[in-house]
Amino acid sequence: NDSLIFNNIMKFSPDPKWEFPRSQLAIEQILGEGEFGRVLRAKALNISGPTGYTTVAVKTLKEDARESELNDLLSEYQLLKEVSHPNVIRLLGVCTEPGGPIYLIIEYCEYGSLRNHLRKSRRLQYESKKLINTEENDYDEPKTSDITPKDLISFAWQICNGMSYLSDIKLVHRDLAARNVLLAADKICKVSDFGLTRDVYEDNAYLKRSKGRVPVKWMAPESLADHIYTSKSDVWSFGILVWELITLGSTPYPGIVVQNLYHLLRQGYRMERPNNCSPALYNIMRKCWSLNPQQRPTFQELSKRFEKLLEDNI
Ligand code: ACK
Repeated sequence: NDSLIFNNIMKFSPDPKWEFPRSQLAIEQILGEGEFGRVLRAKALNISGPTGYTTVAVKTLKEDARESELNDLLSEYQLLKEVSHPNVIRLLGVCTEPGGPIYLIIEYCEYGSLRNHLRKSRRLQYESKKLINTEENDYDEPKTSDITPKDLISFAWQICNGMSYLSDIKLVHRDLAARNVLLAADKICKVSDFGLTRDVYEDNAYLKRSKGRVPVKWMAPESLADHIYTSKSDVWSFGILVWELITLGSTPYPGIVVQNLYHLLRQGYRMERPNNCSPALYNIMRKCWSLNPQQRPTFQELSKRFEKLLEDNI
């Protein structure tokens, strides 16, 4: 595995603009891990601007990661270098030089992933209804907070703004879902997890190479059938994400087997309106789920719709 990492790293010459000394990074704990990746919390000394220690998140690989995961991490690094928007996760630095694992240092988001946060807020609402005092959160646990209906619309609006920026610079995310949005202080949403993101070809479509894990329930029909990914297929996923927001982090298409999903969608089947969802909001989701990608709204249009909903809500 060491030689694998070495071989790949040799394809990239360290970028002095981003390289951060390992000696100034103190790993504190594991925030979470997937099959091959791991996210750590760390303190970084004198990173990007302020002097002193900053709490940061560090993305790295597990010991048994495969070459494809390494390539995903390195391509995420290349993409993160290019992006700068308040609603897109920011790269702070990187450790790629020999002497340790590859670390992508990104901004720390104290509430963790939006999906987990939504699910936790359910419990909090339930417990407060029962008038049970919840214990003070300990620092090692992501913070919880009450989520209001207005927060949900604000989250949708912020994600639209991040995605609108990405589509402007011709990046297609390909894995937009509540699990891949992080929530930072002041309830700021940050679109994250760029491992699958690719630059768009001239024809605005990306043909995916065949590869494992695919987020079927978030995917547009044209991505499922023909591996076509565009900003319009990101808009379909965004519609699913809005459904996740409204249901406080439920898994889409409850009770439906993923193998049947494509045929159901082709026949016109769509998720029904959740109980607490306004017809106006459901209408937005349904537009995002138009079979014809051209009939879906753009992120710019969606952002305006949510801005209006926010104003009306006051
Ligand atoms: O919901 P969580 O606590 O938030 O669990 C996942 C876990 O790591 C695996 O992805 C958390 N996580 C990922 N990136 C960050 C970050 N930049 N700041 C804080 N937590 C993060 C995520």
